[in-house]
This record gives sequence, C-alpha cells and structure tokens, in this order.
Amino acid sequence: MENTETDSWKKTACIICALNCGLEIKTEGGRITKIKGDKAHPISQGYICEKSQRMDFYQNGADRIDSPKRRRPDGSYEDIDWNTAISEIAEKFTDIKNKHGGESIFYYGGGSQGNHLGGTYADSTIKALGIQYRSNALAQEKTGEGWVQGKMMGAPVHGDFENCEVAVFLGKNPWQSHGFARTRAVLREIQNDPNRAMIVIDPRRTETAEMAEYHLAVKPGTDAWCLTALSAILVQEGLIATDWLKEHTTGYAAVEAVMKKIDITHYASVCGVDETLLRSAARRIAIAKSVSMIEDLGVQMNMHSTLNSYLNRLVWLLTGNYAKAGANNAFVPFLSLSNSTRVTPKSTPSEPAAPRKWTHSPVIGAKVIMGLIPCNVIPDEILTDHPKRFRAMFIESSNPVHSLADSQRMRQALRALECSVVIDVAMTETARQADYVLPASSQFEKAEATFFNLEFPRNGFQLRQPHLAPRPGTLPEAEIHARLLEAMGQLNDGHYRFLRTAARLGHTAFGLAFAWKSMRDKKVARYAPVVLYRTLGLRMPAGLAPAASLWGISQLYVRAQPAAAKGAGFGGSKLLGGNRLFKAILNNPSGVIFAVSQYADSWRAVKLPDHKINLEIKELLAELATIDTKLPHHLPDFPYILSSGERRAETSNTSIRNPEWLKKGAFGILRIHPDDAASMGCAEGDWIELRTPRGAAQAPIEITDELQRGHVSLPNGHGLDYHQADGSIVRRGVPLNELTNTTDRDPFAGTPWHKYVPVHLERFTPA
Ligand SMILES: Nc1nc2c(c(=O)[nH]1)N[C@H]1C(S)=C(S)[C@@H](COP(=O)(O)OP(=O)(O)OC[C@H]3O[C@@H](n4cnc5c(=O)[nH]c(N)nc54)[C@H](O)[C@@H]3O)O[C@H]1N2
Ligand SMILES: Nc1nc2c(c(=O)[nH]1)N[C@H]1C(S)=C(S)[C@@H](COP(=O)(O)OP(=O)(O)OC[C@H]3O[C@@H](n4cnc5c(=O)[nH]c(N)nc54)[C@H](O)[C@@H]3O)O[C@H]1N2
Ligand code: SF4
Ligand SMILES: [Mo]
Repeated sequence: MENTETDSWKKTACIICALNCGLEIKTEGGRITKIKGDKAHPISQGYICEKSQRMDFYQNGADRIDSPKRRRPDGSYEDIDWNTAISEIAEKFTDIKNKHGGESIFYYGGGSQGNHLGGTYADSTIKALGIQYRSNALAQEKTGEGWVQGKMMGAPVHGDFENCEVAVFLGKNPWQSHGFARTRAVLREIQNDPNRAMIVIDPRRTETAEMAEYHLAVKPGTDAWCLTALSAILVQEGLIATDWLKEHTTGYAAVEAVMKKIDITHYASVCGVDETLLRSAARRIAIAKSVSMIEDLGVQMNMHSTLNSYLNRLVWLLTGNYAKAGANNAFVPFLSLSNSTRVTPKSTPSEPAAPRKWTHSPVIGAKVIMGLIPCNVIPDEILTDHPKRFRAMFIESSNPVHSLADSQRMRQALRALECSVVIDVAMTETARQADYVLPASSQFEKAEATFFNLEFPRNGFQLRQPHLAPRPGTLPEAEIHARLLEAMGQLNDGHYRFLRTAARLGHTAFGLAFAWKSMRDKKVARYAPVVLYRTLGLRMPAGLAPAASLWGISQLYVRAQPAAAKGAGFGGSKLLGGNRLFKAILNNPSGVIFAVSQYADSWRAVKLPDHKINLEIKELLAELATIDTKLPHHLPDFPYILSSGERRAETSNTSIRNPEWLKKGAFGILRIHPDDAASMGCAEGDWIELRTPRGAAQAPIEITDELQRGHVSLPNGHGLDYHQADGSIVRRGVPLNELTNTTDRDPFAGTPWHKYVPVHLERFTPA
C-alpha cells in the first residue's frame, strides 16, 4: 500500500484493551500525531480513556523488527530474506510433522488485545501442519469460566451495565481495566443515580470500590466463602426467584440442599466481610429489577477460580437475572473466540472433523477447555522425554515468556524445542528465544479487527483500515500464512484461478463460484481463508486484502445467527445477506452493527435441553463441600500475599514496549499497607525486595491503606527488556512471571493463581 498520509482524521481503534474504542487519528511522517475518540463508532460513541494516547509508542517502538531473523548457535540473530525464512520454516515444520505427527507441533497465540484478523489465516497453517493442540492467553484467565458456562448454559454471557439497576464487580476493577462499553461514563451514571447501586468484591479499595455503595473487602483468596454466603443468604432468607427458577432452570434442589446448610456467620468470618454488610448486599441484589455481574482476574487468577465462576453465576441466576434488560444476556458473537479461526462457510462440505480424542493435553493429561490447553502446563508438555511431547512451536502475536507463569521455565522450554517460530511486530522476550522471527506489519499498517464483540442487544464490529505505509521488510499475517501454505505445497495457482475470475464478477458470482469450487476441491474448503485472500483479496480496495477472510465469516455468521442478522438488516437469502454484511463492513470504517437481538433471544442461546439453565454442577458442589479444609495456604517463610498484575492507568499489557510514554511517575511500584511498610521501617519511595518460592525482584513502594495488611500489589505488563536504537536495553518495573510458579494453578481449569502469590518482603537498599 502507498503511504496514505494526509492531513485528515482517519478512523481506527485503540489496541490496548478488549473494548477497542473507535479512534480518529492524524499521521505525519510515519508517526501518529493526534488522537481523539470517534463519535461515529457504533459501540464506543466517542468514548476513550487516557491510554488511547499511547498509540505512537507502539507504532514507532525502537525494537520493531524489519526483517525475518534466524537464530545463530550463539543466541544472536541474523537477518535473512523472506524466501529463505518461509522455505526453511515450511521444510522444518513439515519434517517434524512427518516424523512425529501434527500433534507434536503446538500453536500459541493468534491475536492480542487489538488484532485477531491474522489468527483467521493461522487456521490454514494449523490445518496444513495437522496441528491439534493450541492455546492462548484465554487459557490463563477465561477457561474456568468457559467450562462452567458450558455446563450451565452453553452460551457466553455479558452484563448489560448500561441498563442494570445493580452492578456487581467480582475481582474486577472496571475503572482501570474497563470491560464494557463506555465504562467510566457508565460507572458514573450508576454512582449518581440514587435508584441504582454498585457492589464491589475486592480486597483492595479500588477506584471502583470507592464509587460503590457496597464494598465487600474480602480477605485475598477467600471469594468462595463470600460468594457462597451470598447464595446461602438468598436461599435461607427466601429471596430467590422461585417461579422463574421453576420455569427456566433445572438442578435447583441440589443447590438448595447445599446452601441451606451453610453457616453464614462462619463463612462471613472466613472471608472477613461483616455479616450485616453481606446480608444487605444480598438483599439489594434480590430486590433489584435487574442485576448485571462481571468477574475478572481477581477471582479468575486466584484460589478456587473455577468454583468462583460457578458461585458467581448462582448469585445472579438464583435471583432470575438472565435474559432481560439490565441483566446478563447471551450476546451474539460475530465469530466465537473459542473457535476463532474457523472460517469455512458451512454450505461447503466440511473436511472430516478432527478426531475428538484431543480432550486432554498429551503429556500430563490436563483438560482441554474452549479448545485450549492450560497455559500453565505448556512447559510440562515440552520439558520431558515423553514420546508425545511438543517438539515445535508456532507463536503468533503473544509474548508467553513474559506473560505466562514461570518465565525461566518458559525460556527453557522454548530452547528445548526442535524448532520455534514467532510472528510479532517487536523483538520481544519470546522472540529472543525463537529459532525464527517473522516481522508483521503493525496494526496501523494493515487491515485489522478484533472479535471482542460482546455487546447486547446491539453488537458491533469494526474493520480498521491501514493508515501508515508498512514498515519495509514487514508483511501482514495473511500474506505470511499464504506463503507458508504455498511453500508447503498445499496451495498453488490451480486452486485460485477459477475463483480469481469469479471475483471480477462481483460478490454474488464469487459466492456461487466459491460454493461450487470448494465442493470439488477439498483444499479450497480446508484452506478457505488463504484461498479467499489470494482470490477475493485481489479485488478488494487498496490495503484491505487481509480482510478477505471476513467474507467467509460474514457468510458463516448470517447462517448461524439469522434472527440477529435480520434484526441488523442482513436477513433474506443467506448468500446475499452475508454479502451485504461484508460490504457494510468494508464501507463503514467506524464499524457496523451486525446483530440486533431481543432480550428473550438469550433463551434460545441456552444450548441445554428445553433451553433450560442447569444449576447443578456436581464436581463443583463437591469441591465446595471441601473448601473449609483448604483454607488459602500461608507458607510460613512467605507471609505476604502478592497480587501480581494490577491494572493501572500506567499499564497496557505488553503492547507498548517503549517505557518513554510514562512521563510522570515510575514503573513497577509496589503498593503496600502503612502498617506493613512501618514494620520494615520503610517510607514512601523506599525499595523492597520481594522473594517468592520461584524468584526475587525489587521495587519502590507506595504506601496506601487501600490495601489490606499482608496484601501487596504490583502492576501488570512492566519489566520488559526494551532494546533501544543504540543497542542498549532498558528494563523498568518488575517482570512478574520471574516470580510465579506453573504449579500454582486451579485444579479444574489449570488457570494460574497470579493474584495469590505467597511472598517474603524485606527492605532493600538499591546500590
Ligand atoms: N489499564 C489497563 N487495562 C487493561 C489491561 C491493562 O494491562 N491495563 N489489560 C486488559 C486485560 S488483558 C484484562 S484480562 C483485564 C483485567 O481486568 P481486571 O481483572 O479488572 O484487572 P486486575 O487489576 O488484574 O484485577 C482486578 C482486581 O482483582 C483484585 N483482586 C486481587 N486479589 C483478589 C481476591 O482475592 N479477590 C477478589 N475478589 N479480587 C481480588 C485486585 O485488587 C484488582 O482490583 O484488563 C484489561 N484492561
Ligand atoms: N503475573 C501475571 N501475568 C499476567 C497477567 C497478570 O495479571 N499477572 N495478565 C495476563 C493476561 S490477562 C493476559 S491477557 C496476558 C497477555 O499476554 P500476551 O498474550 O502475551 O499478550 P500481550 O501482552 O498483549 O502481547 C501481545 C504481543 O503481540 C504483539 N503484537 C502487537 N501487534 C501485533 C500485530 O499486529 N501482529 C503480531 N503478529 N503481533 C503483534 C506485541 O508486540 C506483543 O508481543 O498476560 C497475562 N500475564
Ligand atoms: S485502553 Fe481500552 S478503554 Fe481505553 S481507549 Fe483504549 S480501548 Fe478504550
Ligand atoms: Mo487478559
């Protein structure tokens, strides 16, 4: 694409969190110089937070890569050309596949907070290599919730915070982390309305807790007791939605039997929340016309995390808060994130389904949930001489060495592989362990999009257009995967020719031709995304070829969700409806509403018999019965609990690597209670050394009574090794996962206990 820089405002989105608020930017000399919210964005409507101003630090990071690289035996990297890189990677991976089977190759990542389009093409590489096992960051936070969701309703839900009477935030600090459209504006609306209320369950007095009427300041790691007490109060005080439960759910009797026996006073004392406050919060939930509840890392990366996801759902289900305005609802996804790379339209004969045996990881047998193996077991699946171990790894748009538990072991695991490839824009901690590194064009240099589309009843999707010339030497992921498929001998012009001709005749002709061709040519069906890119992509507006897979996704979507598609104006004949949606996506750079639902549609989304919600999860009720014997552990030598990974104004996962953006303040500050600081003779700004069973780090402190005694907190995403233009390395803040252990994980889903890391603290004097 030619450089499209002009003085006008251009539409794009923020890449820092899953909201992907619409932005308008100005560019100059390859830089993003001005940024404002895009009022025309159908979901964010002009809303942004301060983090949106950081985009140029991502775009122009000094450690962006501009050539494919190959690792030398001494650990340094040499630049190689694209043809060499692609052909060597294709040959090495094919060789490993032929020797050990596709199940010996592991795929990790596929997209982060701002970019999921590349992952749709990775689907083709995954199939070509016969890859069976994969994972990504969802398997270190959302798989426990996903498993519970599968057992209870089989549909993903999201709160309607805009309209709820009561909002409950469980281990979630939306003021900083966001999580629903126009977050801070909505929080203020709830706070200022005397008829509405917020309940925050968090050991820390967060910005959100400060705004809430009810702050249930649990002791760290004790949410299971707090949530059980809430449900028990609802049951024992007769506050449940009896008729609603009869009509819409099964399994209540089992829950009632457990909750009736709960000693609420005891549970309140274990979680450290005053019983009167717990009871009044439960009553507030019970009398509300609508309740929306959202859980996040405070419980999902903590003790009993899968159990907590279940207990959370019981609270809002026992009070009938599903499938109505202001409550939780089953949103309609454009493409489900749990199978976010399946883009072959169903009207084509699908390839034989992958054998269903991949339900557990090959070496240690961890549960596969949402198609992902738990992040915490990855090193165990590599660092072994087990014949089924992973021998090669394909990593895309993710930095597992920095972001997953136990960085030391992850580095060791990557080096133990026969071959590894990283596709990234920057020379990350993970790239520095890979055999090959392939440079991607940035999210402002190519067509990009995410499938974090969680809103209800109106759901939106934005295709972002490229606004800056691709950095020389980089390629979009679509092109990288297409070249890999061709180098592996899977696709060639013979697969494309007929469809290229059809693409000239418009989308309808193309759709018919695609259906015809894919029926006769298994590879066209199997590698649909790459085929679309190589055929339809050639007819797309400049720079938008990587959006070709969206044609297939649009077709799939109108077939899977005809009612919501019709509601948004994409009904009628499937092919034509899909084409109209695809065209609307291309023509609306601020985004389009692709789904309009009714609240009652949430019932149809429940995938259990008679569309009834199942309240009884036997495994978790059994787990609940044992929790009193499993009080959160305190290791005598590590008396403090570290919450590792707090979201603050100055954090943005690891997408922004250049620390220069932080103009005021410092990186990696440890928050600590005044009494704890005093007990070590520390004043504000003094340094403390943290030691965990796994590693050590040092950090300056901020003394604040927002934390409880014995509880300390470090920010997320800091401590990157940023390689500057002159070759020097800056590291600011603590790389948290040098301190964490892969074995500290949930017994059901394998999710890490990053918010519950036992730690020893000591005053430290920097040299
Ligand atoms: N500014 C900013 N925003 C982000 C991100 C970012 O890096 N920076 N990252 C994005 C991503 S990837 C995600 S997943 C979300 C995460 O968003 P959140 O989950 O909201 O973020 P955290 O701050 O990690 O954790 C939430 C809260 O859990 C609390 N907590 C700690 N221990 C416990 C406990 O035992 N029980 C309970 N109930 N709470 C506890 C913490 O005090 C904290 O306030 O944020 C997204 N938004
Ligand atoms: N201890 C602790 N660890 C945590 C957390 C915590 O709270 N505590 N939080 C966890 C959470 S919730 C999450 S979501 C993970 C996130 O961890 P990761 O999944 O590793 O994701 P990101 O930090 O978002 O890194 C995304 C990568 O994508 C690259 N990238 C950016 N744009 C592009 C592009 O266009 N193409 C390609 N190919 N690459 C691109 C970036 O350079 C970066 O290396 O971290 C987790 N780690
Ligand atoms: S960080 Fe999240 S909430 Fe803030 S502007 Fe970016 S996408 Fe929106
Ligand atoms: Mo996350």
